Amino acid sequence: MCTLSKLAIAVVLIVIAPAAFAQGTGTSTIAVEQPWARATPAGARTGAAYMTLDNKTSSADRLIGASSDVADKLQIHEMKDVNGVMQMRELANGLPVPAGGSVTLKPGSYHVMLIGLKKPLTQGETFPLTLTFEKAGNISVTVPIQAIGAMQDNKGGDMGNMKMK
Ligand SMILES: [Cu+2]
Repeated sequence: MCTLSKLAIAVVLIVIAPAAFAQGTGTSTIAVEQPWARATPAGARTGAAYMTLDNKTSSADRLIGASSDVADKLQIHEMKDVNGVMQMRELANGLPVPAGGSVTLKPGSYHVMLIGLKKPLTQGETFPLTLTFEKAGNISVTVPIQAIGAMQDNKGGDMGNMKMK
C-alpha cells in the first residue's frame, strides 16, 4: 500500500470517528433508555413506541423525527385528556429534551406514532427505530415489543379511546 492511500485512510478515520462517538448511549449525547412498543392486534394500522430520552449534554435538544422500516410514517405525538376524552396530536415542532434533563414517552402521554404498519407488532419480537434529534443527530435503537395492553410501569390512556385531532 502506498503512503498516499494510507494517508487517505487515516483522514477518513479522523472524519468518521467523531460521528461514531455521537451515536448510541454514550455519556456525551442523548441516551435512549428502555425503548419499548406495545404489540398490536391483527389488522392494526397504527402502533406506538415509548422510551426515556436522557439528555447528557449541557444544551437543550429536540426530538424532531423518527423512522423505521415497520411503518410508512412516524410522527412525534402528544396525548392529552380533553374533557375526559383522550386526544392526540402531532408535535409539529418536535419534543424538547431539556439540557441535563430527561423526558419520558409513555402511554397516555408523548409517543412515537407508527402510522401505516407493514405488519402487526408481535410480542417478543423487536424492530429497529432511528430517532432524529436537532443537535444529537440520528440515534438508532432496537425496540422490544411487549404484550398488548402493557403499560410498563406507568398508568395511561387506552389506545382504543384515542382519536386523531
Ligand atoms: Cu399518536
